[in-house]
Amino acid sequence: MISRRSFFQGAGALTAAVSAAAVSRVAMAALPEPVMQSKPDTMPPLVPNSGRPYNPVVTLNGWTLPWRMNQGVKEFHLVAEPVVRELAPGMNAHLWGYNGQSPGPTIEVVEGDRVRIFVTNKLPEHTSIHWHGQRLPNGMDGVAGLNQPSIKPGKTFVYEFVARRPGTFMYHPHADEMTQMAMGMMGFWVTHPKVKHPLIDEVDRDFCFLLNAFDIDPGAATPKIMTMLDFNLWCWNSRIFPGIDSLNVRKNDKVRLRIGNLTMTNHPIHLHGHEFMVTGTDGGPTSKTSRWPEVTTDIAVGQMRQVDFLADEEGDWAFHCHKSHHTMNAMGHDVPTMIGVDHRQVAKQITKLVPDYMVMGERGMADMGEMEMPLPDNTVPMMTGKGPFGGVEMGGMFSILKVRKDQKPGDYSDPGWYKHPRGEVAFEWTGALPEPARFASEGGQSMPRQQAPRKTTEVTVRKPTGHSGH
Ligand SMILES: [Cu+2]
Repeated sequence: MISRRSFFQGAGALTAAVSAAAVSRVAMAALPEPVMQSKPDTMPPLVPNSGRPYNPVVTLNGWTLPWRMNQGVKEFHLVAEPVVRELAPGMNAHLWGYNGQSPGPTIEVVEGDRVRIFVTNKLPEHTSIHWHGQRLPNGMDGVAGLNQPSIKPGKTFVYEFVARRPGTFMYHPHADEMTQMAMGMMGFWVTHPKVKHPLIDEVDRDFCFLLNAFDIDPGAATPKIMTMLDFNLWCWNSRIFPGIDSLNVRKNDKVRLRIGNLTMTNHPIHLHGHEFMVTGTDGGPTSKTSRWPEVTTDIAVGQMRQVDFLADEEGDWAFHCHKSHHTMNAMGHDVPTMIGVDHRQVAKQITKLVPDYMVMGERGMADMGEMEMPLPDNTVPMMTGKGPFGGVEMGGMFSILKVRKDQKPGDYSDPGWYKHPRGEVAFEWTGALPEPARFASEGGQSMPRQQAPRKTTEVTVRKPTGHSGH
């Protein structure tokens, strides 16, 4: 919760939360008190009470950083620090972030705003912040060593620039970047247009989140920072399903989703039941002639996508990354595919030696969702989630768009499960089944082989597995 005391827009409450020794000469006089967040919940939109008005965003499992207006300048205070982030109920990760959480708070400003950001470093090593996608003076771009000296532990730096173009941006360190991003340091930035923009439609609901990934062994809490690609926890704003909140909207709302990718691989983000248009990137709004309807948009590493759609179909619609290993949580994956393999005999033999032995993946992996096997502390099942009709067998980058006709404007609370109209749910056929008509042919080929094989062989080759994380 944002504490009322630290909600410091306007005058007063200028207590510096860092010790005098840690404050640089620039900030010494009147450093804004940093606002901290202790919960991983989706906080209500922060309606601006100073500066130009705008329709604020909702950060999925996150929050927006309040500012102080100081002689026409919007002042923010970010504190880079170690944090404990709940990835999902039952799993806490020891990360690095900003102001109590990873990702850090969303920063929202208006095109033309002069922005001053105080950055206090409470990490054990130096850092910096790069303002991804912004037009700004070169010395404010945040690449340590190139544009500025790094911010040493205990020091506070000041960034100041004008938010020159409206759009969807993010921020992250540009100092020991591999470590600091693998530890969860990042945040979202939205610059709203100053006046009505021909390429930026007004929307009723505007959601944003970052795609990020961690490699944390089951039972551990700190990410392995040397991991290059084999991450095992695929997150939206440092949350994994079932810990990601649903996106709750009113029927016929115009909805915007802003998504940035700070993982090390691409994510085809897929929405059920609706079509959207990519209306913007971190480079700005897309031209109208470049837009076409999609249900999946691929977001490459370091990219951002802004998509708009009309939520005109009631229901609970899945919304997820389409890489099926990204809708799974952590597990050792040195498991050969056993579908169709009858290993009852083997299992019986092993059970004599190991009474609790259990055969995995014989019928597919869905059994994992209901598995009663004890988990180590501080982890979540590989796939889980109990919907109104049973297990959804998901993890990682998965959530639900809930569209309801009676959701009140401005109400972001979870309306519960959708109540399907009679006759609108797939159902079991209990009548007679005709014999299936099967084709006799073995399948085509573009040309016959010169020599026929001596006999048809069943393929029994098994691929070697060297894929320990995911
Ligand atoms: Cu993905």
